Amino acid sequence: MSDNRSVAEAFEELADLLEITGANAFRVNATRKVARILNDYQGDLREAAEESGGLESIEGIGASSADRIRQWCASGNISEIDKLRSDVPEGLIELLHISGIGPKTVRRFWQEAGITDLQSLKNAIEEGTLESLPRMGAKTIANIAESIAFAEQASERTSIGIALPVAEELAQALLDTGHADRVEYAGSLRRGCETIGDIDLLATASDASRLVSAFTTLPGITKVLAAGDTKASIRIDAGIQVDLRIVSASEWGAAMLYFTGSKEHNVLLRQRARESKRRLNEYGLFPDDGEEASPQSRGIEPIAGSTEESIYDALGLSWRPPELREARNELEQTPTLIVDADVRRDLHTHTTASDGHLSIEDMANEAIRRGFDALAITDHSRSSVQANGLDAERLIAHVENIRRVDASMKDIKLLAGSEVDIHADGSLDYDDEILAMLDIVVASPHVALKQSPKDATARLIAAASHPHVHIIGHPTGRMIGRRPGLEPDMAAICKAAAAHDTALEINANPRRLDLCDLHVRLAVQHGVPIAINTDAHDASHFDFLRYGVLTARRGMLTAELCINAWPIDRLMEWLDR
Ligand code: DGT
Ligand code: CA
Ligand code: CA
Ligand code: ZN
Repeated sequence: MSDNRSVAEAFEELADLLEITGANAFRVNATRKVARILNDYQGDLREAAEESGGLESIEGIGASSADRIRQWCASGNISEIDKLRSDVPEGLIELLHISGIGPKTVRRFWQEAGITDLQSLKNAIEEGTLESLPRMGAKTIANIAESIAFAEQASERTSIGIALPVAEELAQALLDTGHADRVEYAGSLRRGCETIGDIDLLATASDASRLVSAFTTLPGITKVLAAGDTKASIRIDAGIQVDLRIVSASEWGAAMLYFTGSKEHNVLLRQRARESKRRLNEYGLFPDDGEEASPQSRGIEPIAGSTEESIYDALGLSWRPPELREARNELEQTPTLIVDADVRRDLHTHTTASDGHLSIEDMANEAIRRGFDALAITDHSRSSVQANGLDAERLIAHVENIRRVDASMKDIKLLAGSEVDIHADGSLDYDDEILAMLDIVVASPHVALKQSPKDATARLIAAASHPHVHIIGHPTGRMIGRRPGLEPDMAAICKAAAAHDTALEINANPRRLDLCDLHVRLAVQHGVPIAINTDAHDASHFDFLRYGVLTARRGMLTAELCINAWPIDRLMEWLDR
């Protein structure tokens, strides 16, 4: 399946390049259409490419597209792309990653203002040359400048969606060398932060220097930044810095505590230790004899240190989950936080009916494989044209399909739903009669994400108060590091949601994590029901769940307030009200 995706991406790139180089609109659109068809194609493209006429028999694939696909299958390349790439300055392509800049705009920058990369775009904005272009308003330019600034300040940190799998692989790779007894990640990653500055690994090893050499010679390293007796830093090809520290087993808990942080949580714990005449550092919890020099250097035995629990315990505290260690109020209060296993279902997913990659059946089977008891199919509504949103007629047919598939599957309950657009004014994209026939309605903002906080608040309150809406999906519409999204008065939204018993979603896609942790906290304080959904467009996207749960835990969510964790009967009653 992933081959299909890669070919589709190649056709997307081809369409971008054609558009940037000024090919006619018909060709550009036709190429994009092929990309979409390939993306949605359920069969094996490689197999189809080997059969004579196999590709041509796919609806919408003509002879020239078939040739390009065969070329890709044979060589991993499409020669036309290589040729176009050499016609276009390299730095131009990367402008496409900036929110609000499409290939048409990139072409104009290039042709009309001589812009070839990010730096020359920034210069042109600063010098005012962009403003002299026809049909280029001050507002558009200001928006572009804002997007660049936003992307730049965010780009130094890495998404947890990238860092967490990388850290797990590295930890496993170190264990596989046979030179480590124990390896775990600490730092902001262990606290479940949405972005991380660097990965902090902690290890125990009988021979620390052998582990350091193994670490600094792992495959995929681009630079060894430092290598000492018990610690080392590397940069890996994902561009992430990784610090490794090797500690003794008797210090493990103290080191984990220290390097998990946050710094501010550590300060609170050290204060607490001092209040009872003790000293806490990365080597252990020691009696404080008033001497300046570190206790471990003077051979003083620690009171605790081998486990985190023993240290918290000696401080008169129960163990605190890393996600809460942010010096918010974790020393006063620790509820039993939700865990991955509490989540029994996903209530926001897409199929090929809109912009998803799998059929209803395939999504249902994947959900069964993951042990879910129910799955809501919520494809896009008509206004989401770029996501192939369904008009009322297609939705009605889709609902029938979902119910038919549901009737044929006994291991899972399929809910027929929709992810309905919330218009800028708070109205919804389908009439009430249409919404009334659905099992579940997720209402989400997708456009007008730069409206004023006042308008955004009114918009989301209207949606949360709508009698047919069950869940507000990704309430702010932010994309981490790309766009800030809506900035509503979240307390006011929470009040409306609580009053109407409408759930707010934690969208678990690591690029979104929307609600963010602080918004979850606010919602929990208001007693708002919370949904944790992956917004899956493909089988692998169900893996996002863990990021949603980490964010939920940072927001102090308990299973009791999470509709995905309720017994199914309770959920069905709640949906039916
Ligand atoms: P990051 O990497 O920026 O996402 O955030 P962290 O929290 O992982 O920070 P990092 O990698 O600089 O350090 C890891 C942990 O080590 C940090 O959470 C707490 C601890 N730590 C580092 N430097 C200090 C310090 O100067 N004082 C204290 N108390 N703790 C520190
Ligand atoms: Ca770190
Ligand atoms: Ca670090
Ligand atoms: Zn969605």
